[in-house]
Amino acid sequence: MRVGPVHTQKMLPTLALAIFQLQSASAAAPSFAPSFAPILANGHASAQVVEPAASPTPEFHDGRSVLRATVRTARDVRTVLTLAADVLNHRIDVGPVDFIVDAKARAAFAKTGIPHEVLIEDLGPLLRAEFAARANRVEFRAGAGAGEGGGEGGVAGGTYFNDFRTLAETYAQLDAWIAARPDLVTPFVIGTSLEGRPIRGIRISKAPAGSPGVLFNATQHAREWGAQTTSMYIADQLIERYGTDPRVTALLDRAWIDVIPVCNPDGYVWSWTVDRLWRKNRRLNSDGTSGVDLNRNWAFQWGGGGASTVPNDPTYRGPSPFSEPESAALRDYFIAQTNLAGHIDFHAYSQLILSPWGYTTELPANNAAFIALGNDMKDAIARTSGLSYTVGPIASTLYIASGSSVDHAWGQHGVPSYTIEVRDTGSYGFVMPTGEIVPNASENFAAALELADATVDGAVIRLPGGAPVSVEYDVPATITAEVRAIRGNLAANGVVLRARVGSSGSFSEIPMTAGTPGIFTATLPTAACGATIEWYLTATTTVGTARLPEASGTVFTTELVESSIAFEDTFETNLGWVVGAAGDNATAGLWTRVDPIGTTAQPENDSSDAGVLCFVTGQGAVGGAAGSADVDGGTTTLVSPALDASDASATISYRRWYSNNLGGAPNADSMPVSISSDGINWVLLEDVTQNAGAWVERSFRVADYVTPGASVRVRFQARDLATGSLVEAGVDFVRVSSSACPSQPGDLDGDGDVDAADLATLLAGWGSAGATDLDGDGTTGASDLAILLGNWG
Ligand code: 0X9
Ligand code: ZN
Repeated sequence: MRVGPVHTQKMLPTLALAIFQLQSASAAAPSFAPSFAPILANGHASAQVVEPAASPTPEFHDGRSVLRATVRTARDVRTVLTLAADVLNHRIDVGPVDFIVDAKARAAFAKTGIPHEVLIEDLGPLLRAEFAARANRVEFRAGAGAGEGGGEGGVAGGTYFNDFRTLAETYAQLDAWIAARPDLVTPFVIGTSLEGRPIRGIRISKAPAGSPGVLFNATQHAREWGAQTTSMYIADQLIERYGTDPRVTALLDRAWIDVIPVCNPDGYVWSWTVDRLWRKNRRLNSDGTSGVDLNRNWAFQWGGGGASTVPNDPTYRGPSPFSEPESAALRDYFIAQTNLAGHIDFHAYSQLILSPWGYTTELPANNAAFIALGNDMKDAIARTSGLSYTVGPIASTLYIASGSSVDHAWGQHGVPSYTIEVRDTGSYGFVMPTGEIVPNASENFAAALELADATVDGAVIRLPGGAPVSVEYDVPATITAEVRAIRGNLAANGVVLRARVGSSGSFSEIPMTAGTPGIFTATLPTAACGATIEWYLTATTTVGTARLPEASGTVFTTELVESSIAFEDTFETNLGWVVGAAGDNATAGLWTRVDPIGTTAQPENDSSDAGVLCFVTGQGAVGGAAGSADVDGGTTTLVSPALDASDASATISYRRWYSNNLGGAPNADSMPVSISSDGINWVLLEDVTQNAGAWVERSFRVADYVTPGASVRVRFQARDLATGSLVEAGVDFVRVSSSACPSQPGDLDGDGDVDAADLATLLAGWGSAGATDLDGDGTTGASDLAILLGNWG
């Protein structure tokens, strides 16, 4: 905060204390030995929390406002940075940025002509209310299985995650886990804060000594409470699920997971007791102001761009690398953990998954692997909650920031490392409603598992198109996977599809072929109509073997079917699609059924179905600019006619085009696609993001989302919500199909009877797998002939 005199005065009561603690901290023996035996003598870390001697007057930021500006140029960005007391959200390159100003800076900003709105007129009343709401809270009594019962709380009990927790409550919860599960949970302390508070963590593991492991830490920035609850929830769920959830069990049997929920305990306590919006640690700086930004204080590329030299600034880098005991404690942790395989540093807010580098817009050599794993985490989040997080390297997604944890982890130690900025995107910001704690944490728990599995085994495996639920039984189906080493290297021929017909017997190994770098393909075996293929993928690296699905023993199942098409729409005539729905507010680029005129954002041709027409969001002009016919101002909705999807096996498929990577705020929007059985209640099928410039076909089994029925509808919502993003979408070739196999096993040509033609087909397939392998035992032989003859006629 930039308000000099007022602030300096407020610092005074703690001055003597801070100096005292500075001395005692440097005199005390470090509690963290390089060999990493940081467990307190009695094996239990008793939280000795030093509370400030005098309670300082709370800071409510009275008279300060929160503005949301639309920055358009680097000059606008500089103006915001100069006038802002504190920047609150991200993407400050271009597009919207939220920041705090005092009255004087607000007046100065108004004169700049930069478009903006006032989000909060006066922070004072809001922060006073927030403070008052917490004043009467009853201290949470930690307990493992403490009897609160049920709910989402796992072993922390049913109510732990109903609210944010103080440092003391958080540490008490660690103690409860340690006491309840000494076989699984081990405490450690990585160091001591300036004011003498232990920086505690727990290790959750059943793995043998020498196994690799992963670190999840949070709250380098004091006010980011939603990050803190995320890290605690990850610990909670790992402990709770060990022994029942096969994926978690397998993970903890081969790796350790460390969780350090509060890396900045002094700042965290300050954010609870004095200033809810406090970010830095509680260093008393040489000029009398307070705080060093711990996430600008790491040594790797310390002192570069995006870190301030001004002590009062929110991003003050400190006088020297690792000048702060809190960041130095993490440095020592990274030095000691020679088997550290992966890392997430949780922050808030903006819903971003950020990879190195932060100090430069240049990309790390393995950027493709970072993005692949980032997309994997993003997909896991979307599957959990439907929310869309944005993936990218820090400096080009967010802003340049040097001296941060992620760069140090990767640059200094070669540990794949991410910053995840959790919910939300600015409605509540740092003051997350308590009802969001569990939804936010559980989506990030899903992301954490993706990171852990991939980094422990060395590779990320993704199926960009998903695993097909069914394929035509007589056409070999291609499986396309993205596989990249995130640690170590992929072994030669190391990517393998393992498949079997039916649910018993051994899996045959089908090596996957490398095509475009990182993309591997193989075909599933064929078998009789109605058979089920079970399959999974493995990728062997120099550090382990990754698997998809992750939990050993689990498989994808793909049914071999003969589809019958109940509905097919190539959009050459209008079969009853409706443009527009209640709440639509797009001012341009509404859905229209045309032969598209392409731009760099919009397709020139419909998908490769019959005819030339499809739905797109606004018809372009020949030679038109990319942004001339895109969606503007809000949402435009396209709803299908009632589709007969009453068959239990009904599948709906469509081809969609989506482009949002151009314009002033690339990738800021998304297109939800939803399904409904009554036209009233909608369920998300997918939230399309970043599929720039291609027709992509997706198919979904209706029964997985809504009850199959005669009036199922599908809905596409193209929208331009983020200022300056350029959104174009298209829809084509919508089909509803259901599966039907010939009722007579042996009716290989599906003509309704079993006759000489079928016999000839079977004999031609003698000895091989495929459609003639009627019993699915992997070969066509006497048993299949017997089935065919048994159905003769
Ligand atoms: O600025 C930060 O430190 C992080 N954002 S926050 O709003 N939580 O303060 C982003 C850190 C991203 N990591 C790097 N810049 N390396
Ligand atoms: Zn942060």
